[in-house]
Amino acid sequence: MKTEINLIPDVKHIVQSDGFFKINNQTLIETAEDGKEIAHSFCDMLAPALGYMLAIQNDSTAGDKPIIQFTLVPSMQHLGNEGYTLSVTPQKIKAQAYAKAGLFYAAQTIRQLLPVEVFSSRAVEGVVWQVPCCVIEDQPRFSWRGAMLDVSRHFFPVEFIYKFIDLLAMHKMNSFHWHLTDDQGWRIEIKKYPRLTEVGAWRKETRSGHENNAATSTSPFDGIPHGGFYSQQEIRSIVAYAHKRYINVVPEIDMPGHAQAAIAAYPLLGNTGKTLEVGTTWGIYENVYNVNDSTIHFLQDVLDEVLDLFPSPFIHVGGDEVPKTQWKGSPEAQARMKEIGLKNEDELQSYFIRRMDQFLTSRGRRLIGWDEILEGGLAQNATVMSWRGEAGGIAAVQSGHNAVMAPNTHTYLDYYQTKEKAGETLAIGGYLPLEKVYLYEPVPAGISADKRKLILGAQAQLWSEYMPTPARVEYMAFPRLCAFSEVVWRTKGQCDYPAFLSRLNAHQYRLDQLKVNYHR
Ligand code: TNX
Repeated sequence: MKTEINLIPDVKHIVQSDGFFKINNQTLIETAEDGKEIAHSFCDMLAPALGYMLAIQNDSTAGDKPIIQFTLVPSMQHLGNEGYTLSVTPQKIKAQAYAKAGLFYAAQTIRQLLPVEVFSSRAVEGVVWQVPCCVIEDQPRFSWRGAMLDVSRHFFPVEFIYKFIDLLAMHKMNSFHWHLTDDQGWRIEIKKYPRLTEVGAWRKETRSGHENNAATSTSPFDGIPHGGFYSQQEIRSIVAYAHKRYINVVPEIDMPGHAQAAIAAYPLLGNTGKTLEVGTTWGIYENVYNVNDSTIHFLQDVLDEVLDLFPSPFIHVGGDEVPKTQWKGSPEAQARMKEIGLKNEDELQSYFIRRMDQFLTSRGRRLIGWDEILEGGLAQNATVMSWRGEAGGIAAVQSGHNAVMAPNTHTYLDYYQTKEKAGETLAIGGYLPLEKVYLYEPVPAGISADKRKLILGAQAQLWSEYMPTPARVEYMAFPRLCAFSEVVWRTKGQCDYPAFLSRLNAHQYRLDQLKVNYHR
């Protein structure tokens, strides 16, 4: 009888055969210089559970000892940077790829082919570390396989960010969108403007319960100060950690809306001159940045420090949910519109985003923003993240721009995961069951064939209004993120929900080993 293989995300092609490759403390890893990095991360990954480090060597002096080979193969370009092949026989595991990312994913697959205990953080006795014999060819469908984490509404300690990145890597996700600023907290240290974190990272309390049923609550605010931020040094370490796991970290500095924490720190950034406090309730605030040159330069100074910390080709500038009330009432904003010849406030927002687009482009980066950046005209080099359904993504690619699909209907992991809601702790609302996530198809119907490739991929969102702790984030993220990892990895049409559920059944034991507080 063959052991069951349960991979998540599932591989493109696999043929299983009889027998096993067994790993013990004599097993050697063989790799040339260019595969060393992956060989090391493979050893590091297995070491806690195995209780020993496998030895790595350059050449084939192994004799008849079993070996695991990691090899870069220039002729495998057809599998792309992230594809790989794996062949497992009782004598040898052979992982081959065109690029290191592919070898990294081969290593992740080997890990999932091992008994689930390999995900333990402590040495496990009495397990036979065996990998079932098979031949695999694998390759992702999309190049943007993302998850977004909102650390503004609730701050999460660095240890959790590391854990989250590990969980993404294990699911072969390659993009971590870090939502670092919002009305309720500014979470990134900016050396030039220390008040952003001295003031902007702390709020005096938080609304408990839903905005709209505050009436039923005897104490609508919890009275507990909340806050925190990531130092530049912590950010550098996190970015490096993610990089080693082939994850790009996309920072988001939200503008011109969702800006109250920054305006609380520097009132001159706002439209009213009033001193504000860092937001303590959820929803959309009217306090947005003004469009004076001094504010645009302030934010570009911020971005300069951001660019220094994040090598990401894409920089997210938000652009979502910007009420135009204050601009309508501001003589300065109105004068500005007249001066540049803009017809309305949508065009003013568009002007603001264009300034950021030019700035980022001049520094060799690419602007990405939520789909509201389409309103009033899309900036020249912008990429759209489509969250209010698919419309924004469709409009973007039809006009030749790139898009990342993040529709709230299928990717908002802050929505409830059961219909009854009964057993579930308070969430923001909505209903997004596991199956709906699993069945999501990121390329909208009706996009002409020549434009489909402009869809870079898709992303799952973890807005944290109702996720006060890491445990809560895990509960909302898993297992839906497991399903989502298949949405962005699998070949189009490779879709079988019952089969996924049965693989997930085994996969949950891996999450158990990793102490993930997933929804059962
Ligand atoms: C909308 S999605 C927002 C967020 C909220 C989220 C809650 C987006 C670009 N803006 O500010 O947290 O809904 O689901």
